[in-house]
Amino acid sequence: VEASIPEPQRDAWTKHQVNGFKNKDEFENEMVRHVETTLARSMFNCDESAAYSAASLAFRDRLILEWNRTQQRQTFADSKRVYYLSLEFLMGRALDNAMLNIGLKDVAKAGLSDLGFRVEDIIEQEHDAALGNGGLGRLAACFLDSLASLNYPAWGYGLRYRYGIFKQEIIDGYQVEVPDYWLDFNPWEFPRHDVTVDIQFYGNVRKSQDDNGRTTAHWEGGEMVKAVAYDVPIPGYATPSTNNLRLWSSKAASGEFDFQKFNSGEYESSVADQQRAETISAVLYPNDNLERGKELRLKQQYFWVAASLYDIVRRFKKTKRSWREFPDQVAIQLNDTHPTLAIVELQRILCDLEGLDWDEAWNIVQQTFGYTNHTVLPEALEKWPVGLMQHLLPRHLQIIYDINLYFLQKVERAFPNDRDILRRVSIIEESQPKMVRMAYLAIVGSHKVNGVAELHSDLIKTTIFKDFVEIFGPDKFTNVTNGITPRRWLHQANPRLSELISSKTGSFDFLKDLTLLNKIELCINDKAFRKEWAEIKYANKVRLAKYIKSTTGVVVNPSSLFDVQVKRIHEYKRQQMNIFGVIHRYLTLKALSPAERKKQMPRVSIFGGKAAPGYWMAKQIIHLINNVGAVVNNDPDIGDLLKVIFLEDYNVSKAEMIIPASDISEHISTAGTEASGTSNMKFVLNGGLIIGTCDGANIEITREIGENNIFLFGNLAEDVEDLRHNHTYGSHSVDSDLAKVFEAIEKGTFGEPHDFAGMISAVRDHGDYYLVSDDFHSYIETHHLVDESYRNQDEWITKSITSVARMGFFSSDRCINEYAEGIWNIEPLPVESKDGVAKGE
Ligand code: GL4
Repeated sequence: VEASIPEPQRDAWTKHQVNGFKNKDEFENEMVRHVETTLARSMFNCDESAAYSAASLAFRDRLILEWNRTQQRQTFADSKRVYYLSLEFLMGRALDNAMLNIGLKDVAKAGLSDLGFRVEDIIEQEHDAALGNGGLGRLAACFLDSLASLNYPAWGYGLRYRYGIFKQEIIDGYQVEVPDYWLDFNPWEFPRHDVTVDIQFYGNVRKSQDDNGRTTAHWEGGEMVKAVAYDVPIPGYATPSTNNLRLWSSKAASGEFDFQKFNSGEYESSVADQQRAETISAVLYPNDNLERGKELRLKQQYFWVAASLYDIVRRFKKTKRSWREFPDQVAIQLNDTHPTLAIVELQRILCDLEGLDWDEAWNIVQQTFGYTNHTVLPEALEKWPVGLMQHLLPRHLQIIYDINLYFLQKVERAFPNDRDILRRVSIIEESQPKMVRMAYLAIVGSHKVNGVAELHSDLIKTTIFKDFVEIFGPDKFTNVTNGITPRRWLHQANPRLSELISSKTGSFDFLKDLTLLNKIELCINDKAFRKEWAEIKYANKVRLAKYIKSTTGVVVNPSSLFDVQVKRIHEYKRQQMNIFGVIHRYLTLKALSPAERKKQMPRVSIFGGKAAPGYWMAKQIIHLINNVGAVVNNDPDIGDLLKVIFLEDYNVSKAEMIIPASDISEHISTAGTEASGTSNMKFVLNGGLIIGTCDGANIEITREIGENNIFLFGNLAEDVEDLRHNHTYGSHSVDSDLAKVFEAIEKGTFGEPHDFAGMISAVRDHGDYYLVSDDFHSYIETHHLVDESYRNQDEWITKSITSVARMGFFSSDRCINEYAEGIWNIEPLPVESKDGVAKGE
């Protein structure tokens, strides 16, 4: 239905153009209006939470106006759009980000102050939007910021989970999970009750033949669930461009409960269908780097993918172009294999609903999709039982079988003498039960496949996807090293540092072109600059120390060396090695004379991160960290020399406080296991140094900042296979220092030894898969180097400044430009202001 206003009436509209506030007075006006009308409160009833709501609504109004203009511009320009499909968007807080990106934080600060509030307190009121697990979800959020800031016509598509990642509480040293119900009042979303899609599940497939002998498949029966769109405006930095993140929420298709049942007295079952439908978007699966193959997860995937594709296709159809032009208008990026069904769904739409030939449709599909792989860990590679797929999505399974058939025929023609390759690359794994290999489907259905750091992209080509490189040639496989947005991870998280850098580089332009940071290297001998640099780090540490005191009760000395490891708890990330190292340090200190002890460098070891609720070993690691803290922090022999802190409920907003306060951070995964890591980039950008393995993006960080500015240790990825083989078949004994650590644990120094038996036996008796013992000596030695280096504060500050100056490469802007050019083939759409000059370029 045509909904646009006829020409003669448009003057009336233009006359009443809404513009949003531009100055302090208008901001205050909006604040008061929202408090008194939208929130139905008054100046006698306005706490910080209400002030937060009103300020957010004022900013949201502005964003949605810019959003509208951006969308109109994009529709008018009729240029290609990119769609980023991700099951996770770890956005964190929105208000501070909106204030800074729009450039009105000072206005808001002054306005709030007039009305009786401090902007910092108001920002703190916001609940994190935590629709993700870790690096993969936060990367998607950084990408949205860059896409908008660079004026790319782009949409994100995801799920509107009612419960994001659980809140972590630590009770008696154990992780306890508490649900994260975050939608009570969320001013940042914009419900679009008129934008809905009916999504089908189950049912069966009927084939029909027309007069020309052409068969068509009809997917019939089953059940329907309704997808409702919620839009979240994404402001670009210093540009009017405001992109859209569309999150789908599930509802019963009828929108109502069963009245017949209700009237006949079956009250409970009358709402059952409704509740079952709403379950689909109810909760985020809390696993990182692990797939568990649950039916509800597959339902989530199809629900989200089908709604998004319907939306994308609808938008394309409005252009009245021929299907051949679809890939010139649409690029779809698959964030990991979670949205791989989109490939099948588009093929279904084109063949079954639009009547295209298989080959023509398949060409369009392949040109449209790109697939990003984020891990080589076998337990994270998605596979779905054929039986489950058949039951839930019968037509899709048929299409998958056809895709596989044509693909294998092609492989057979190319490799006529290699029978085994067909078994190896088949999209269907001939196991018991048979499984659909989603990564293989994603590769076959995409024109580009990328890894997320150089080493990782090399590894996928030589290991998990080796055969596919043979089949498709090496050009299909490429690397796009991850990046982070400097707006959030420097300007917002560390305003004083951002300010200092701008004073030396002459402007805040480095926030748009991070390579400009290199200018600060010229100030390396500027005494006042160095002093201010050190003071900022110290102030950030003081703030974290206060937070530690208030949340854990432990007093830490901000002059100590702050050693931080914050990330999901996982054996491959090796928090266990870190805590074993801390125990080693403790035992060493205890063995020293009081006089010798005084010469040691005081340390605070800070940990944070969630364990997947079903990950027993990860939970054991958290427990050990807390128990070690309880002993060490109360040992009078030790005092300030060593403190061990576990910070509860690590999330994006806590990261913004913790990262700027780090002196050294730990990125110590077993070589070859961490695809990229992105917090490594955040720590260095904030003037912290790194201790790390030659893994993921650590390698490229080293290349950029120089090896004198990073503490690398441990075995290399190329040696891992042989070492593991040796553990199993050769003679293997535990490192002698590590053996002493185990002895102390087993003596009960840190509580009931039985609680940690699994952690020890994984290393000692079960092959030490993550090479903790192999790397332990080198890890301890390298920490000694860190201590020595930190003693020389002058040298340390030089390393810190030099590193930051050389971090330009790791902006997500660089990364997004690489995707745009190498994979999506899209151009920015700069905003023409009224005088004809392009803004936001
Ligand atoms: C991850 C990787 O583990 C991590 O190294 C990478 O930085 C991130 C973004 O590319 O993706 N893969 C999965 S799964 N979770 C991640 O965080």
